Amino acid sequence: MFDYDSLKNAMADLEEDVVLAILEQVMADGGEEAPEAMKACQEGMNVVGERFESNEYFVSDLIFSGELMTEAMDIIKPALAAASTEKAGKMILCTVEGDLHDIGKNIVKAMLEAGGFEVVDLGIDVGADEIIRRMKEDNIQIIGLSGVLTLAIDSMKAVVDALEKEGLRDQAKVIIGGAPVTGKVCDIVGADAWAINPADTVKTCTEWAKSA
Ligand code: B12
Repeated sequence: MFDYDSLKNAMADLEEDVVLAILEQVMADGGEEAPEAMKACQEGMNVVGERFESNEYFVSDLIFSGELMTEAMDIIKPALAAASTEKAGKMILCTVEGDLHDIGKNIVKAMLEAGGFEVVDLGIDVGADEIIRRMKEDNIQIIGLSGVLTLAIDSMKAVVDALEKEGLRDQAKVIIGGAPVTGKVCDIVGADAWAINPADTVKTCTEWAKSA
């Protein structure tokens, strides 16, 4: 049993050696605690964000925290989702316009791929036009939008509005995620679903793909 608070605090304090050692141990123990370990890392990242807001940390610390989180997730990703041999479908995933954060998106992508999805990853800072162009080109019916900045909510809404304007809204299911996303935000954006947990994301998208 790993120590949840030690991992969260080590991530918050940007103690790379401690974070990586705890995660290596989680994997050596069979990886069953990987989802809890991811949660602890994410909570540590929230503390990093708070320290940045209170000027205790600088942009360089944010950058380092991003690198550390990516390194940390690379260790436990194999244990987070059981690889599926079944093909689930194809979907678009991206970070919305104005937002450059992609660590969460990349974790969700890895989970979706492990769940059998072919993910068309459009990257970061992606606007509605590009999403709709690829949706039409590849005949895609599921769109995943990621964003952690408050302004990402407006960008997500712009995507749903553009789908409506183009008469395509009933041809695509939209799932949104990222730190500011809640049920209320989902209603404001007009998305079909939202998730924080990558496992829930895979579950929802798989249900959609099956009923398409
Ligand atoms: C690391 C980090 C950075 C790194 C990002 C590196 C990278 N490659 O992504 C760098 C240094 C580049 C960065 C830059 C900036 N950042 Co920053 N950053 C963070 C930090 C500390 C962690 C984000 C993170 O990776 N979390 C870990 C991941 C795993 O969590 P997640 O993204 O939420 O993803 C999970 C779920 O949400 C979900 N999910 C994610 N995507 C999706 C998609 C779908 C479809 C679904 C269903 C689910 C889902 O699954 C994931 C796994 O569980 C946050 C603090 C925080 N609390 O989030 C600030 C934070 C987001 N940043 C902030 C700010 C202000 C900035 C800058 C403006 C700083 C500056 N002055 O330059 C710039 C903005 C650049 C831009 N235009 O985007 C603010 C945002 C404030 C706001 N409310 O808008 C925050 C909240 C910090 C703070 N408290 O002030 N940042």
